[in-house]
Amino acid sequence: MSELVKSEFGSNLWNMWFTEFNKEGAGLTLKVSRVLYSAVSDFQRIDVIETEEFGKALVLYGSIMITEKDEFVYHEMISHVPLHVHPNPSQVLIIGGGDGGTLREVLKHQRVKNAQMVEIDPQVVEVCKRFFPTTTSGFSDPRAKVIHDDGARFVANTRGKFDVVLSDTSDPIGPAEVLFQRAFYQDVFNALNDDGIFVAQTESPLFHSENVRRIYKNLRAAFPTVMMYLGYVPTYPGVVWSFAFCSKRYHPLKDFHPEYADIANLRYYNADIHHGAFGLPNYAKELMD
Ligand code: SPD
Repeated sequence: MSELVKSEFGSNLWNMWFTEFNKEGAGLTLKVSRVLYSAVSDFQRIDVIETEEFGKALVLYGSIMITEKDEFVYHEMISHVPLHVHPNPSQVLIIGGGDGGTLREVLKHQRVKNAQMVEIDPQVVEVCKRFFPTTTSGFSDPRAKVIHDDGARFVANTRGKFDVVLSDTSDPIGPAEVLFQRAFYQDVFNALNDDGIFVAQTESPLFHSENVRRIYKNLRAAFPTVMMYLGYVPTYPGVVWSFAFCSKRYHPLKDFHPEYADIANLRYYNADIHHGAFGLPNYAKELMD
């Protein structure tokens, strides 16, 4: 749920605020300088707002997906953790990720030879190309391929085998709900090579605890190794955001290779963060019991 509150403040000044309600009685409110885009695509409502503190924000169905100021945290964490574990992540598949931020990070690794991104909503990609040139820079890389299809259908039908699959979805409502189900996770398992790694965004362990519990149960039904790790995204509900590291063979800490970090200019991820991200508070550990 979201609400754009527009109220007259003085004679010529407008005071506009955007609130994303995380739960009844809690939310995040940002001051808005301009509404840049609003439309309803075949799949969802899409808004781009310019906020005073976080820069431009992409809002889908009333929920903030990215802001210019803090998107790097989420995109570095979903990408660089698995790409510093897999020894040869030549073939990468991204499910969702229409804003391009995950693709941008994946392509920073020269060991990645092909990165396919399957985004259901072409309008999200077009809007992001228009308003978020910093997240969409990877679309022009010759190693990148964008496919507009349902991610669950694509994975169920693909004949390709991938080294790393990243599930960069929106929240488990609407078109993305199926991407948190057991059948999808099993299809991802089947689409991975024998030493493949799957990382999924898995919501807020504090605000979405029942969803998180269900998601990890579903993941554990498909993968032998499932470990939660955390990153801190100020504009996501509860700030603390979880990711699942799922693997057929590699352990995220024992098989961590800091020397793969042949990439510069990361603003969040480093070797200390890699280790520390797997240290969980008790309330998060309990969700996986
Ligand atoms: N409630 C926000 C959840 C957003 C998770 N996905 C963001 C996609 C960014 N590429």
